[in-house]
Amino acid sequence: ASAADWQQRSIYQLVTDRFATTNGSYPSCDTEDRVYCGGTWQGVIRQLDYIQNMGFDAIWISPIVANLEGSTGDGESYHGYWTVDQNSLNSHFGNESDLLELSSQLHSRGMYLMLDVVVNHMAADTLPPDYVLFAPFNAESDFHTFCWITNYNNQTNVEQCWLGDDNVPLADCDTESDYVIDFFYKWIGDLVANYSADGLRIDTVKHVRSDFWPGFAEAAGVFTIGEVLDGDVDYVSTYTEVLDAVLDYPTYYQLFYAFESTSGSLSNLVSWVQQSQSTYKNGEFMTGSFLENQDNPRFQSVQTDQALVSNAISWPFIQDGIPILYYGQEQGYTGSNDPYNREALWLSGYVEDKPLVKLVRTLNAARKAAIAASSDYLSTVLTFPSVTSSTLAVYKQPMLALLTNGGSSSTPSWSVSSTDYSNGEELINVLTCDTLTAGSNGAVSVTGSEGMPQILLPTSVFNVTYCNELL
Ligand code: ABC
Ligand code: CA
Repeated sequence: ASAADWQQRSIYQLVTDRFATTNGSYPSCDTEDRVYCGGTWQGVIRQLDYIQNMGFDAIWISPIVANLEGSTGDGESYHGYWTVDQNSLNSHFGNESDLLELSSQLHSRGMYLMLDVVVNHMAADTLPPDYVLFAPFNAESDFHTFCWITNYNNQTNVEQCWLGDDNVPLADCDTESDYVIDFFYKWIGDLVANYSADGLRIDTVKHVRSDFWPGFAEAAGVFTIGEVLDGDVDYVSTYTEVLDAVLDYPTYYQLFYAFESTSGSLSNLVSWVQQSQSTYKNGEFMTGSFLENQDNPRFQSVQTDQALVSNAISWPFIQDGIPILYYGQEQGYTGSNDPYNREALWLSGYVEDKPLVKLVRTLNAARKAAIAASSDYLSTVLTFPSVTSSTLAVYKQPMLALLTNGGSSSTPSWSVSSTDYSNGEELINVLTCDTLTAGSNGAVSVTGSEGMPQILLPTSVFNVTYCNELL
């Protein structure tokens, strides 16, 4: 699928080992142990209804290839990022036919499959690595000369030295070598074709020279979104030239800071978004927007006020890019840094009758309704018609989202003096199904309650009956 196809989608990111088991059992899983807990591709198939019922139409799963076996000082390779054999599958997650079945089951539901791929490195449990254990790169000469990354301000150091640590050094592939380049370009085309993948999440993008990526993306032939783990807009911006999209890390940090406390800065969030809109190749449209992922503390590990949580969760669904929700967020998981943010989802029982699960379902439905109602929605740039120290209006016709970081003991109010709504047009807050009316010039003035956000759409786009069904 193309970038334009993905722009309409909403992605559920899951850690394969932690999402669901083949037989539906609920084995114990202590994140601190850093061991395989038993999640599989068959397990994902078993729980596709759960994902689809929330309105997601794409999933991003953990890397699929064979990883380092056994225990290391950093635990086991349950996350899938420690490749040892590019040409085999990770048998902990299932076999070839299981993965093919997952792909076809997704497609028969009209959903997309996003694979996570790592080309920057391969993983060892000794230093120096025993290179013969790797496939196909089984010689020291296929890798950059060993050095740890020590200086993130030196791009050569970032690209050619190694990630990892003494327990698990990540041998840095020589992505300047023709042999390595040719292998990876062919490999990615085959991988996409074999599993009918619709898109790729590419790991460690800033650790490989930029001009490696266009050829790789072309060989893949599907949508590519890169992980450039950096909070700096100008730095991340350069990678928007070489891949379809980037994970929106700069905005992620500002989103987190804005809502993690009642003194967070909403104007910084606005300013980072505006910088990205004007700096990235396709503005913010070709970004993946997220509040949580496998590398960062969950939001509720620092803030559990449900009003702040609801505001923060809403953001990815109302901005210019592609929403991504990290599994477990909808169940209110509170894990902090890696490895604590990789809880087994089965321990939640996949309960759907929960406030955050319903919130996510409504947010997906609201975004879909806005896209369906306006052919310009996906090319209209978000604006911020009102910003105060504790309230923020985020507007993109036909959606007006009113956010606040005042917290659950606050009574927020928003006043937007003009929009494209017509005078007297009836609007609905999709989170409560309460209605209100736009004034002259489409003005909207509203008082909220208990610090909750309001997501407004015309009732002609999202009617009261539909709203009540989702509640
Ligand atoms: C394991 C243990 C950890 C232990 C670690 C040393 O080893 O589990 O407890 O602390 C995989 C596994 C991890 C595992 C690692 C290493 O491998 O999932 O559990 O950690 O063995 C990607 C994936 C990630 C994956 C890998 C490796 C890469 O998303 O899940 O990890 O394939 C760097 C990379 C980034 C990478 C991330 C983990 O490390 O760039 O691609 N993620 C700065 C740097 C970043 C750096 C980040 C974290 O620190 O600039 O490049 O990310 O080390 C902002 C700044 C940023 C700054 C952040 C922290 O603050 O703007 O620049 O990031 O304000
Ligand atoms: Ca590298």
